[in-house]
Amino acid sequence: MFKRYFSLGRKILFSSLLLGAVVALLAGSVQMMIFHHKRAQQFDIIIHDLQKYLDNYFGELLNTVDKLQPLTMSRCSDVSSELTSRAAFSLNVRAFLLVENGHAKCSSATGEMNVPMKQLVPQVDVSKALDLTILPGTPMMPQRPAFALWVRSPLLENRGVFTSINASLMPWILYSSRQNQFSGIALIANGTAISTYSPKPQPASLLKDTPIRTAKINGLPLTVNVYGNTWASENTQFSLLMGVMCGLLSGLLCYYVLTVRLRPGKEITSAIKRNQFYVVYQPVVGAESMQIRGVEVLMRWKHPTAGEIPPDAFINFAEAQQLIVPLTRHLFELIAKDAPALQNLLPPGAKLGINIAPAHLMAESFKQDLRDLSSMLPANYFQLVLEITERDMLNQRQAVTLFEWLHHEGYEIAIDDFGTGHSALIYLQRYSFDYLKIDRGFVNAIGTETVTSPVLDAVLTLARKMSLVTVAEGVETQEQANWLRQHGVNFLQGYWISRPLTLEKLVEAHGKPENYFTTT
Ligand code: G
Ligand code: G
Ligand code: MN
Repeated sequence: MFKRYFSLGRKILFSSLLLGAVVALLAGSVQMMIFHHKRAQQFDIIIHDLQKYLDNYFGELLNTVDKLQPLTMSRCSDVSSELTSRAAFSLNVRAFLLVENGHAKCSSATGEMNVPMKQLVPQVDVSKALDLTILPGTPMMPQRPAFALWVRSPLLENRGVFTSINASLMPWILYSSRQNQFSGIALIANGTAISTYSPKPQPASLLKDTPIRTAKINGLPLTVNVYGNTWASENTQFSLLMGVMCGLLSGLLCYYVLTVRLRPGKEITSAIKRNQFYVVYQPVVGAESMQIRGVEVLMRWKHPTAGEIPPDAFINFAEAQQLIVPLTRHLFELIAKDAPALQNLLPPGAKLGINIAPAHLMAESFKQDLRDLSSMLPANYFQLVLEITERDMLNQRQAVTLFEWLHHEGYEIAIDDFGTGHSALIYLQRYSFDYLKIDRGFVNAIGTETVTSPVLDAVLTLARKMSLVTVAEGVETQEQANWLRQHGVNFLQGYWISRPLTLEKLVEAHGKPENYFTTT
């Protein structure tokens, strides 16, 4: 029993740890997945917003440039004021240049001019219909990077509009400052990149890691890249913490539920509260008269799911759990409740045999518990007989004084299951018993193994010499009863006389002539 109890404890601990670990893993990874999904969504939104912003911006700019194309056919002096005002109203535009035959002829900033484009912006190829590149600076703002956009006139191949645009990342930096989910942005045109990683344009190949999202801008060789980590360390930390917390909580909960709710020890306590224990009474009759002289009280447990649990199992368990004292006290209460009814059935002086567990016998509360029982029973009616097994008497000195006390208080003592333990004969000499209950193993043997039962014979002779009153347990046949009678056994108990009965059944059986035991 003890072994089972401890291995159960270990099992509970193991299950709780396992559950805790599994829940921790599950909760942690679910949290991670949620974060990951959220992040992916945020990146999608960011790149989508950026693309929309840039599409709009460059779309408008291309629109303006288209409107400027006809001006390339006019003289600079005629159109320079319009050029200037267009530049002023175009966000971020530094200058518009009207180009003819590869020469810049008119500038929104400086008016009339005649400078070859190759000299002004060698990076731009005016033979293309459209070209976009990133410059480290323009003649007027050499330190400020700019986009250089060339759009050839759709009508006249030798003319076109060139524009330089502030490429400072201000709008995107502002944008990014609101979003701490990503670490950088880069705009790439013609293999040159301008990014939040460097104040100057640099070759796109120098950008360190691969972008987490990328998008192309409508109608232009321009790409926008967003950089960031799929995993944020604070998210990982949070997920870990979450996992650990959930795991700890569920592990503890599991441990609590398993220990407090499911441990059989607790079951005994709760079974007491829920009234699942009840008692049955097995009549003990005088061997000659066959009249009832007393009953042995036997406890039963009707478990709601496990059904009837035999006392051998739960008594041992209650002992191992240190619950035998409350259990026996409960038994005493049950007996006390039945006492008035028993009084009607049994003659005065009838014996109530109560099994006492060794652990209870040695408990401090034992004497007081017995006194409590006596005080709950009708005064001077029943004779209480404490049924004690041989193994209870290992502590000799304590047992001797206890037995003296019991006798002094008017209790009788029966040695139960006599013959099943060892050194039984020594005990007979050492202690003063009132009854000797012969184990049903001996009674069973009557008439089966040998015609005479030498051991039982010897025990009975000894008992007679020591003037001990004998009770035979487990009498199942007439033959056994006859043999026991002939050998001077005083009382009989067993299925042949009556099975253990509930109080109701005992009342029912009372007084019926076909029953062997009657009170009259
Ligand atoms: O008939 P039954 O199966 O009840 O008996 C099985 C064993 O349980 C017997 O050895 C009997 O002594 C023991 N037993 C039955 N009821 C009690 C009880 O109330 N207290 C103790 N300590 N043992 C009991
Ligand atoms: O306390 P003790 O160990 O004596 O408990 C008596 C036990 O013997 C109980 O379990 C009871 O149900 C059982 N019992 C009583 N009479 C008989 C009987 O005639 N035959 C058998 N096999 N068991 C019996
Ligand atoms: Mn008994």
